Amino acid sequence: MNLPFEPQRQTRDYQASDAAHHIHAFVDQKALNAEGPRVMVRGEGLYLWDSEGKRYLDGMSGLWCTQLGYGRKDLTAAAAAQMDQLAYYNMFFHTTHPAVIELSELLFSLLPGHYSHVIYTNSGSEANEVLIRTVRRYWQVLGKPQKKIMIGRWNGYHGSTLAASALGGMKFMHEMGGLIPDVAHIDEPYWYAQGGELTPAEFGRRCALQLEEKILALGAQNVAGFIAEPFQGAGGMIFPPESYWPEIQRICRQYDVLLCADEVIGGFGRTGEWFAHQHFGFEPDTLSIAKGLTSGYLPMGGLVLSKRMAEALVERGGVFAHGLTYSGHPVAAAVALANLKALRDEGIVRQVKDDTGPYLHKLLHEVFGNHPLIGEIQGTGLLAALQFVEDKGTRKRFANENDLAWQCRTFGFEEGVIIRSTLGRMIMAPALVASHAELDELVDKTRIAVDRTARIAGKL
Ligand code: PXG
Repeated sequence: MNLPFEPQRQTRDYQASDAAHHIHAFVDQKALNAEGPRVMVRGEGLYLWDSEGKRYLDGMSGLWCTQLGYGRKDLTAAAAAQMDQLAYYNMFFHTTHPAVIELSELLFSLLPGHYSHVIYTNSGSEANEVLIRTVRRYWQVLGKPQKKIMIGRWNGYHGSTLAASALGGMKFMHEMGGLIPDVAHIDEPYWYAQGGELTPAEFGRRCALQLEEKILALGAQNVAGFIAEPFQGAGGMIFPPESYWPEIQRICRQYDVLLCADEVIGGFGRTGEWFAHQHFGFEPDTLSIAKGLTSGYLPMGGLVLSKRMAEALVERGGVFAHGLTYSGHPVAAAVALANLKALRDEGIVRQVKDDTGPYLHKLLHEVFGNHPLIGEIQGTGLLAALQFVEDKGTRKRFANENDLAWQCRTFGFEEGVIIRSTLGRMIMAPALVASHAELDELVDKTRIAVDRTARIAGKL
């Protein structure tokens, strides 16, 4: 083995202990225990190594979060310095600290000017939990306490806690643990699967009009906000047709419903803009953020508020009975600050927009544009989805598309590349620092995995 580290224990030993004590995310634990999880032990740049010494190109930035890649010494140094100076203090006893102040200054220098305040959390799920209470509080302050209902979308993802999963539209999650009151859903704008004979533009408008119908059915006086990811991430990296967001924004404004963008995946440069709503050209009232805020080095999230909302809450709201022990944690804030500085000062977001993003998409179109298994290539910046299709003419998808995509993902691991599968779509979202050579490798290894899958599907 040629390992860039000394393995501490045998893989089998790690796996046995993991099986004895650990419940993993979104998996049949018994089956995983029998298989034994992969043990990741090191990361450097875009690469990961497992405990067997196998190297992987991480095409998913961990879970869409390691914007700067692994092993950045400036982030480690920022964390260590902050731990030495002030490892913890809270935001409760009329107190603050420099790390969080400087982080907020930098954050709002990167955001469009109509946002002014943020409530920090530890994760994206928490950001969306806080969203519900903050939006409801806002309407209370404005004298409209009956405006409580949040509308989300089927197949949207907003986190795994009770209220966040209720906002999301993963029915299998709702079935495990239940929903909360005052949440409703409309359809997702997934043209390739659901657009039928409509053009993408017609379908986008049709999906947006569902929001209007839902608001009217519930009564605009009862609806607090509409939450959506600018593009769906966990649901399959689905980009809405161009007609979608302008119409959604019109409807929210017309009925005085807050437009809440979940930027947990789309934020911090993924699309080549700082925030995904800028790519799609709309103006949300709130932004839920997490993941790329710290490049995943420490847990941190937040809810960003427009000036209009913040003004109501701050100037007229009195006490808002909300707070978390770790809101604005100094070490997480110091790491977020170092991360955002690096993204800005190294010109990484601009590079994604002008250079590496177009490079990735050119490569993908060259390699997969006429591939017999791929019906559509979606995405922008360092973000892409390959749609599996059985019949390109009719956009008929395979009945076993989930299994095929999972198989493709497994082939990817065998080839040494990590790509994600969701419902017949292969997703890639590499770190924003990816070089041309790394993008070449990502696409090349993905092509091998997709070709192997195409053979199973009888397409090659
Ligand atoms: N909103 C969005 C849009 C997300 O993608 C969350 C909220 C929740 O964030 P936390 O930090 O609480 O996990 C997410 C999380 C996947 C996958 O398989 C995506 C997420 C999490 C786990 C898996 O694509 N996104």
